[in-house]
Amino acid sequence: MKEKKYSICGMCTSRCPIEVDVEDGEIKFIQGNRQSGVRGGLCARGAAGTALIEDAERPQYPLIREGARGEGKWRKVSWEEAFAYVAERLKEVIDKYGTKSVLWSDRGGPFADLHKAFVRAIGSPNYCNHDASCARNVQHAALSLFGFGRKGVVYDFKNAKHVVLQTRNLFEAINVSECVGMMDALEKGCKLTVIDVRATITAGKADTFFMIRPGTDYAFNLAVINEILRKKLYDSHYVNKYFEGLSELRSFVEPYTPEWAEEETGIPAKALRNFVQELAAASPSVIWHPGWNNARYTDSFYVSRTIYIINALLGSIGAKGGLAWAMTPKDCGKQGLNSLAAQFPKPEEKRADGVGWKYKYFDAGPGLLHLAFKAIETEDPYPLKAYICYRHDPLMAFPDPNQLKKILDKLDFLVSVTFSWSETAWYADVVLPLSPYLERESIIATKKGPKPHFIVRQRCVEPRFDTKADWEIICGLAKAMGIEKLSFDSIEDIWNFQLNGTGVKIEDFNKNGMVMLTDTPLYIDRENLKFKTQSGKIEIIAPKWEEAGVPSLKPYEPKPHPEEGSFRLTVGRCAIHTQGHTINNALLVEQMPENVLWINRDVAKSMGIEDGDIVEVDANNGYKGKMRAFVTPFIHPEAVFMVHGFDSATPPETKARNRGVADHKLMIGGLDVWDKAGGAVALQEHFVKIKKI
Ligand SMILES: Nc1nc2c(c(=O)[nH]1)N[C@H]1C(S)=C(S)[C@@H](COP(=O)(O)OP(=O)(O)OC[C@H]3O[C@@H](n4cnc5c(=O)[nH]c(N)nc54)[C@H](O)[C@@H]3O)O[C@H]1N2
Ligand SMILES: Nc1nc2c(c(=O)[nH]1)N[C@H]1C(S)=C(S)[C@@H](COP(=O)(O)OP(=O)(O)OC[C@H]3O[C@@H](n4cnc5c(=O)[nH]c(N)nc54)[C@H](O)[C@@H]3O)O[C@H]1N2
Ligand code: SF4
Ligand SMILES: [Mo]
Repeated sequence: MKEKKYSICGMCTSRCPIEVDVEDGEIKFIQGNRQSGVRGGLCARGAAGTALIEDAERPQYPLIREGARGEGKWRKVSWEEAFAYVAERLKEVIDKYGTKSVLWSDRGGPFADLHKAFVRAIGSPNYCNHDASCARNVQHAALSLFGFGRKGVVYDFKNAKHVVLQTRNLFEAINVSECVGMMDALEKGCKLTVIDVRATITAGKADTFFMIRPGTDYAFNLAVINEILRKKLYDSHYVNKYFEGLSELRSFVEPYTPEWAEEETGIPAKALRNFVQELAAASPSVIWHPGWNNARYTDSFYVSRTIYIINALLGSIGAKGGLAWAMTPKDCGKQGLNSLAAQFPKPEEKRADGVGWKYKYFDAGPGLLHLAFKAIETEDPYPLKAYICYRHDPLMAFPDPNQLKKILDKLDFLVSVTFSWSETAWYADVVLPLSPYLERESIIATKKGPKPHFIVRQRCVEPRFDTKADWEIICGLAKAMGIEKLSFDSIEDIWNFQLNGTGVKIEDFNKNGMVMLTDTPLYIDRENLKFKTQSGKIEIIAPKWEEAGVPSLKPYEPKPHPEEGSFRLTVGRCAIHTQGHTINNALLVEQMPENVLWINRDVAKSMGIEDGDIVEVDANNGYKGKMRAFVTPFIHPEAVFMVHGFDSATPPETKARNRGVADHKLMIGGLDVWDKAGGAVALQEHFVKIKKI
């Protein structure tokens, strides 16, 4: 029998809509959903989804640890036993230390409502997600200015006239609908400026490429603001209407001239001036992307903040072709989905990571996981003794796994819910294997933007092994723990709960997996913007930050140059892999079997390193990685670059073994190096030595 299934890709967190051809229970073809913004497009990883199902080197059934942590001695158990065991161990911890001693972390995103419901139901305030190692600085930058987070606006690429990508590699760090939108815009004559420490594929498509000295982006942005204000290139109507604190901004940026920035960044003042002219000419249809993974430096919060300020000066916040307002079901006159988490009261206890009380200016939602790790280590403000790690691999996603393992050793109980082996799963006490996305359904999600819609992930084929869907695992645990409100027996029951009162029925998703809440794109009236700050305006001086002694306008601190023979370690994505969990994918590892070390040609020459030579990368902590050098003029001489996610195979993963170098193992003591104003860890405040061998 031939069937068409509409679903959502799960090879990375972009979660593109897909359509899947299934014949007699087997997947024949996967493509992007042709009726959605991806227009049938899929990236290499999305196309390799079948290899994930075929990979037998993933956890196939629930496992309980028998030997020491990380030793790899497991007992295969039934789901019934696994649920009962986890419930019993959690209860033990709760009886001894209270409900707040349970920590949860996951990968955030549109399906997290079910997770939050579970954590609230147990009565713990300690729900965290991965974002302290990804976009928290961006989130807090948006909150500090607009009173809403980074998802309060969306990037309207397809209508943009000038896009600036700074620390953003849009065509390799992929979200397919963004790539489609950007390609459309380029065809219509949109200008693209890329600011990066190296020339990426994205830079190859740019009209202007600035190779910036690593870590000096804040200096560049301050000079851009200086130039916009001095030359009065801003949208004065918009600025007069919506800015609180323009004069403070003006006097603050006064010393930061383009000539001053040239010294720091290496980008000529004249080029900066030309660029600002061009940018202003395209306003308000300008997108200067505030960054995605901006967990890089101790001043990354200020980089994202200055980006938002520049967008606002050009009137692009809320503009068509700019950072358009994220419209919601309510803006379409429709009721949103019912929240599963809202069934339970918010726990009143203080969070262990200090967010919301010790750090009042941070967004309490998903907290800051590295500070929760600190709490595990110190038991301050109280002990955290059980940790459920859900679709998350902190031993790879946070710096310095040896430092983190010592912290995890203080836990009484560590559970990993995952569809592939990961360093964290291998270190856990219990592994609950999740069905890969093609073998499971998820709760319904809302997509905000010009065309708000509901979208659903459907099961395309039955699980090949004894694995379960998210909802089956959470509801199974809820049943074992006696949490009635989450003891759903079927996904339809959950979907009906979510849809109740919205006027949408499950059958409405059959047509193409989505339910649009408006036919025409909605843009907000720029004359009537309401920011969520106290004044309703864009607040340059952020009261919550100021009250905590964190300046809204922070003087620039020069970035040190690396010592002789030493390089700043810069990291990022490639188009072929997702973080660290696709190296064992047979199709993808064939496309890109290892990461290489980008190193500047002149520097390499002076060190006797030729393209393709094997070099040793040393952070002076005992971990010495060996990898191939990629010698190129297109990287700043102070930096070396490697793609994240390699050299972290667990013993079952034979295809991923001995592949390249692990960047996170080179970030020594990195859990303690973080941006005090933005909250995220600073992955790129680390230096390495390189040697030809
Ligand atoms: N193919 C693929 N796509 C993905 C992912 C994936 O794993 N694989 N992951 C998804 C996730 S979780 C995220 S967060 C996003 C990340 O999306 P991005 O943040 O766009 O991707 P990165 O490659 O991490 O970093 C972007 C660029 O920053 C540059 N850079 C490094 N240091 C500096 C600096 O000091 N200044 C400047 N100006 N540039 C610098 C790097 O050279 C890199 O090209 O991608 C998402 N999409
Ligand atoms: N050194 C260094 N550290 C980094 C980065 C870097 O570039 N360098 N990048 C940072 C960024 S931007 C991010 S977003 C984080 C990402 O960090 P993580 O969120 O930990 O990364 P992922 O690999 O996406 O997912 C983690 C694990 O979840 C499992 N998994 C994947 N998809 C699913 C799923 O759909 N369901 C379930 N249950 N499990 C799943 C896989 O087994 C995978 O090992 O890492 C950050 N840390
Ligand atoms: S960007 Fe690629 S891997 Fe990520 S969800 Fe979209 S198709 Fe899947
Ligand atoms: Mo990320």
